[in-house]
Amino acid sequence: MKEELNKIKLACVQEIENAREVNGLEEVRVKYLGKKGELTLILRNMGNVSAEERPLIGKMVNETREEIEKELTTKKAKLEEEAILKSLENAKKIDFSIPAEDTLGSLHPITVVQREIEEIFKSMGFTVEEGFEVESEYNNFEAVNVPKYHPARDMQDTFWLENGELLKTHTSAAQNRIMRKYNGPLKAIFPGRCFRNEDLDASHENTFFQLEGMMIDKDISVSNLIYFMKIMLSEVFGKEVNVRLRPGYFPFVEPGFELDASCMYCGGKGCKVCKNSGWIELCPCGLIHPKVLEMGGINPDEYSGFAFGLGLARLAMMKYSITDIRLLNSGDLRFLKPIGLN
Ligand code: FA5
Repeated sequence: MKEELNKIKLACVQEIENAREVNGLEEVRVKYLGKKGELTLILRNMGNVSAEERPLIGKMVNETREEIEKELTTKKAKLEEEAILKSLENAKKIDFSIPAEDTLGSLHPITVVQREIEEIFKSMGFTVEEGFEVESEYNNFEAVNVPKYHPARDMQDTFWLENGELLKTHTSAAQNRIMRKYNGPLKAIFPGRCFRNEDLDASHENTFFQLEGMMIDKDISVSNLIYFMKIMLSEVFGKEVNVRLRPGYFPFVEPGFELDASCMYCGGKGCKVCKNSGWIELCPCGLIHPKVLEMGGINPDEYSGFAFGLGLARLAMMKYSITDIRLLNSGDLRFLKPIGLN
């Protein structure tokens, strides 16, 4: 029996040595150690062995099995290492410096418009400030004169967090922090992502970008607001754009307005886009409410200021003639080609 076991072991070790792949090793394992394997069959036939010999032969079979398993494990590790080295060797042959064709991509249309507006305002002495996406209730609402239970809160269906904070519903949430940073005259814009629990349609998303602007100094009036908005729009659209103000209500501005831009498609004559009115509604704005200035640590008797809150998606849609806001977050790149960004 000892001889027979030795023969099996030698044959098996030879086959293990010859194996060139992990799959081949598995075949060897099955052939010798599997349910119908040569070694297993010997154990099965132990019934024919005398009672005295049985423990001894059982021990020999188990030892042989252990030795074969050890050989298999060692060879498997060796083959796996060789496979890794081979794949690394092949990887060296890939030339990563070859330029990719047609796959370079582009900036997102919102990013393009945002950067353009940032450059325009920076050239007029504005700073670009950072805002947070998670904000306190105070900054988002109270500091902009929207106390608890104020009906204006209903206009912005809010995503609340369990700790009482929220996902900012508008970029105005950064006003208080920026006022406290400068403690006086300032010219700042602050773009950022906003969140509202909206019913989605072609012009409403639950996640969208706004760009807010604020200027505070002595004797700031509505004329300053009109001047900067006109310059910004004319630069973005590459032609003179006129603006007009209609009354609008926001608790953080007094007086408050809706700013319309003269239709950049028909120049104000009236077309399908502006519904024949010659004007396109662009963004809310106004003179900063004295209470908001006060909460920002700025004396409203000494200073005044304007603020506006531009929907960046709306501007990008106008600039690139995009008809559905949902395309902007869709990840479907097909809409980029017709607008020359792909
Ligand atoms: C505000 O958010 C005010 N904080 C703006 C403001 C700032 C007023 C400073 C006065 C002074 P409103 O909710 O209207 O206002 O949003 C401003 C712009 O953001 C809208 O004109 C629109 O272009 C964009 N916007 C608002 N909600 C959505 C939405 N769900 N999806 C896409 N764009 C939106």
